[in-house]
Amino acid sequence: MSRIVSTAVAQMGPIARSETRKSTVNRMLEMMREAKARGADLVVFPELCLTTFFPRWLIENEAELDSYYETEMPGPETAPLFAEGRRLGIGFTFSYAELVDEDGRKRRFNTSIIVDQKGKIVGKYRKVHLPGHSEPQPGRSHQHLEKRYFEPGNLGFGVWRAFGGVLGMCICNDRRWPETYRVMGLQGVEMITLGYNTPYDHTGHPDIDSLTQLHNHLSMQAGAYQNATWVAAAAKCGVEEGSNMVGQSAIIAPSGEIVTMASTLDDEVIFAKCDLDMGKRYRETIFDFARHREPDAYRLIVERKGSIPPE
Ligand code: CDT
Repeated sequence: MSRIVSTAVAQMGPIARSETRKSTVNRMLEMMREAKARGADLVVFPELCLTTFFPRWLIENEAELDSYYETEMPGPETAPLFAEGRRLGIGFTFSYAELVDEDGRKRRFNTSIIVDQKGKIVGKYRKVHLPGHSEPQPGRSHQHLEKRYFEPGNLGFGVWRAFGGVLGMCICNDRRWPETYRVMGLQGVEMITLGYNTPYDHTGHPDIDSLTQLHNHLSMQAGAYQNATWVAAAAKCGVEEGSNMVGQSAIIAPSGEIVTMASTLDDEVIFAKCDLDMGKRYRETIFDFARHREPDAYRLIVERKGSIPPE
């Protein structure tokens, strides 16, 4: 049986603050159709792709803040994605701001889902690594207030049997952390999908920020190779409300090689036939976890949060 997952990544260009969900969903639908026409089983959309990247602003009015969140999935405005996916027989994944009443209180997560070819949600993930700040930072042209607007995800890094393989998700900043990939690698993940919004000025240090593109791919290529998994990554990019964000959406093989990459900073579909068995040769040799890992030597990873040098 074929273990090829024909995968499309649907990069998105900027989404203006004034752009409606109807409009963003229409853009997504157009790319979903293109992905299907190119033979895709699955299409990967960016992080928080239903609206502009609102954590760049301090929003103190709660009703206004709530307007960026989804309280149901699918809801009236996202239902067309599920209907069209089902009609075309194509799966999809994307991230959205989730507002839920959980444990008796209002909770906010940066959430992604995988939807199968029948329009059924088969996997749900809530972003674990929240970058940025809780309070606005002086002197910045754009804020990054994810720590204010979301809680760290409480679902862990799950994986799901879907599309004939084992799939997992992470979201944007998660891609920079080796733990993200390894926790899924330990569950046999064969493809990780993710979306990102990465402004070029994200650290505020020009020497680091000038390496934004390198660090984007470096993290994902290392994560793919070290865990013998495909990584399919979709940017929201271009100049969005004055914030310049990196593109270079990519599909990365378990070898760590980029097999296809976006070349614009706009809505663009890239495509690759991903052979899930390609990871097997890595899992059976250099990264045969059961043979070569030494968990006793890694205890600090879960016991300690920050780095503490010796006295
Ligand atoms: N969305 C997101 O997680 N972006 C971060 C950059 C911002 S850090 C202040 C990233 O890691 O790409």
